[in-house]
Amino acid sequence: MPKSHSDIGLIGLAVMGQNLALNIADHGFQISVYNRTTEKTETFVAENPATPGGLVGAKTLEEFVQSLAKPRKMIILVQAGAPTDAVIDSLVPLLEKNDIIIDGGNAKWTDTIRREKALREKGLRFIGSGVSGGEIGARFGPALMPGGDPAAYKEIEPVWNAIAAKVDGKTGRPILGATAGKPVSGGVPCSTYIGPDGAGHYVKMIHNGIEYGDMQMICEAYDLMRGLLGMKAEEIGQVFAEWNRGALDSYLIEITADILQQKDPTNKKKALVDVILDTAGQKGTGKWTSVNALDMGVPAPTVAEAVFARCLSAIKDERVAASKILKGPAKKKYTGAKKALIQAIHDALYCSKICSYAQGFQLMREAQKEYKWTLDFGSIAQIWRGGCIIRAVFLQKITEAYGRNPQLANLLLDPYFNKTVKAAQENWRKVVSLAVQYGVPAPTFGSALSYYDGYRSARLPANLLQGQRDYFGAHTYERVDQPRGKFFHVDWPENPRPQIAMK
Ligand code: NBP
Repeated sequence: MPKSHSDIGLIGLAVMGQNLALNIADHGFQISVYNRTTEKTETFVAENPATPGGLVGAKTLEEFVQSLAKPRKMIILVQAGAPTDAVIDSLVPLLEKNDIIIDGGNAKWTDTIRREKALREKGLRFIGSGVSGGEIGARFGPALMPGGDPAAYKEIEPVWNAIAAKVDGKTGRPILGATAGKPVSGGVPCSTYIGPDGAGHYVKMIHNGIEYGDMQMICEAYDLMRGLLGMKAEEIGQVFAEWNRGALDSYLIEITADILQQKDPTNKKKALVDVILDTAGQKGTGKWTSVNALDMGVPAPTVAEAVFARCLSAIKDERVAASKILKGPAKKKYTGAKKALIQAIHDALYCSKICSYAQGFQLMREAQKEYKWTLDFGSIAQIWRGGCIIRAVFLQKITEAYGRNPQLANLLLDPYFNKTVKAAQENWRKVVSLAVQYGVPAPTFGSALSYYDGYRSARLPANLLQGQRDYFGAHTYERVDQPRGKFFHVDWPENPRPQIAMK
């Protein structure tokens, strides 16, 4: 017997919306659905007649709103930006005080802050929830990063906990994860309240930025095996499959192994990856992460390099033309031990990954100061263990690191990560040097290593830089032999050049 009013509603029945609605209905919640194009709603409901909770199709927004139990809870899953605002604007006149709108799209966190405030002023409650894991995650267990009104979150928490991916509470290992393609039950949900207003969408953005870095690092490892060792896709795929049984065990390594071993469906003699055009697209979350890092003055070069690598890949015609003019080192095969070099590439990937995550967590630490959030970094790493694109065994080490020290200034300072990088850095340096010598671009490996070397330097060449700034712009400098906050300037055009202590 259908209930007179649905537990929750969902607007936007494209790939994410349909899958999330089915996941919710599978967990026994009755869900009303609405889509701008009504035929999509009708087809969707007709094709899924027997879910445990039940789907209720609505032809109009009015009908949709009326079908929901009060206080109404409705998820929006449409394109981020103007379409999300358009849907919110048409909903608002139909809603009553305390109703809850949940934006599950990839909204920019600043939009979520703005929307939460505007809706709060109208007596409505707003949750901005990151949803990660693509369509399979949405269907069988995504990682969820909800932020916004805490009381409103409490009301949607049973749904969020039910539909999220699950991990083992002790080991952090995913239970029947999204890759298993089955609904998930038992274990700890990969969902936790992140913080007020835009905190959930901010953390989702960092997740995506880290994802950009992970993907680019994997591509660099592949390119180095190709460029230095002349390995073919299938063999490289086998290396990734092997790596997936160790410290790098993760969804992205797993799918990389699979992709590299896939034959071209139109010519079985070739590897599919060899016929895929080398131009990468992007939807903007990596760029947002990098712009935010620049805005806040947080060093996060590895994600930025990953974004730039995609930009460089996109100018294919220009690169093809340049390849005929610009010369690098003569092509030669690496003659050292192959097995040892593969291990070195593994270590370079692992160390670079540690630096990239360290930067992502630094960003969140700074953002929480800027926006007055209190983020639980251990829990954030834990909810990324299942369901989402960056899910990895490695994340458990981050949860443990923040468990040891919730105030950890930088992941690199945690004893486990410190020890790991110490043991692997010789290999990391060797790989970056070889990449330079052989002319194989490895921007994230190289930038992560520079970040590591910069972060561990008690003294950087910024003394000279500040001297330059003082020379041409009278920007002043502090002295190593004087207290911090005391500024000096040299009157450079004068002879002799007097030093002036600034007030
Ligand atoms: P889209 O982002 O392509 O959204 C299109 C859907 O929104 C269509 O069903 C469309 O209806 C509907 N819509 C409504 Br209702 N009102 C609309 C309006 N005013 N303007 C435009 N479309 C409107 O769907 P998606 O790929 O499922 O993604 C949904 C959200 O989830 C996005 O924010 C996305 O960034 C995020 N996300 C996606 C993924 C992924 O793997 N795809 C992963 C994580 C997050 P119509 O049928 O009438 O056109």
